[in-house]
Amino acid sequence: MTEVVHTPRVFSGIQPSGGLTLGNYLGAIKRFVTMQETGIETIYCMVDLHAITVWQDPANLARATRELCAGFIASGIDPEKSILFNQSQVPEHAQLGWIFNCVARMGWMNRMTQFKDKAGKNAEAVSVGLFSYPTLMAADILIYHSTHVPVGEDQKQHIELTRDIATKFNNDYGVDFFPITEPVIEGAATRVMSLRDGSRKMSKSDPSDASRINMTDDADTIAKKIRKAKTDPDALPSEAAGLADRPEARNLVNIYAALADMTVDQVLAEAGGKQFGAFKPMLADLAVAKLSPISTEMARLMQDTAEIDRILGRGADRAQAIAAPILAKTYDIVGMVRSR
Ligand code: AQP
Repeated sequence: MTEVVHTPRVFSGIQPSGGLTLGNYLGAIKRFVTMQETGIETIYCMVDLHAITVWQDPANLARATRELCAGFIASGIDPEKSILFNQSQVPEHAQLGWIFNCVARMGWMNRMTQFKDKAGKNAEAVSVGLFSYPTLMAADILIYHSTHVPVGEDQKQHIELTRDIATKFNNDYGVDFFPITEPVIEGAATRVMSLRDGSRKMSKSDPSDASRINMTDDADTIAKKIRKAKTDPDALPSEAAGLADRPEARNLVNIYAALADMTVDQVLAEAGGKQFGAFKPMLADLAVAKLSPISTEMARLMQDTAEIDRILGRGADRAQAIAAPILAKTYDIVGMVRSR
């Protein structure tokens, strides 16, 4: 079998399951913008089919999808340079997702920690979709033969599953068709934690609004949430090693570093020795300076939802032009008769 060399292509997605958080921005969107500027083809998706794995009010889902699109653009994603669209407008994702449901093994799926976290003690009552979510995610990535996926730390296991699915498909059918995708998890904020609990990740769906910074929060709200963020009584250390057993302190320093495009050591070279009473206002000022222009632009873009829909539709056309031939070839490999 000759080894196929796949052209580099970047794919990533975000669920419109609520408003964007600082975690989504630093762990994902900000890095999507950097990748867009590398010249590699970039495909970014609002994964609405994933969002409905837990209940979504239909009107809220539609609004959150458009607002997420506005968030991408306001953060610097250019819909001409990148392909920007919502997942449900490209049915090839779900079609390949079904094939992958038949490739992935129950044993692999049973090991997915995100399902266990999200289902909790309620596993009997959650949707089948929540369980099979990672096979659809593998399809989102592989329907474009994507080679690189920028994500936060929490998605690492799902990318490993994507690699396992690609490998098994290629082996089962004796082909070298799907690439073995690389996760791209880098920067100071690959796992932004809750402001209320340094052991939990910041999440859109956390019941406590004080646990997260929303991209639409105003300056006063951002400053108040940072002021109230849980910390410890010690001063900041002057080196990163001094944060090892201080999850809340580490989180705030990581956020500062990611927002300022600095390393943690650079931040601590400046802020080491400061108490949180002095560091928190610095962080709040920085967060407001970086986030307010984005939220202002999001609000402006949301005044013209017809334009947002046009961008999503055009992005979906471009995405489908790549996805349709890959799905057709997959069907041929699997033995599905295509007679029209
Ligand atoms: N706290 C985080 N720190 C760093 N990166 C994060 N991401 C999410 N939270 C953090 C990254 O954002 C991208 C999109 O995530 P998603 O919307 O698809 O789902 P998620 O990871 O489940 O994010 P949420 O905010 O926690 O959503 P809900 O509450 O609906 O489950 C991914 O690249 C993710 O790594």
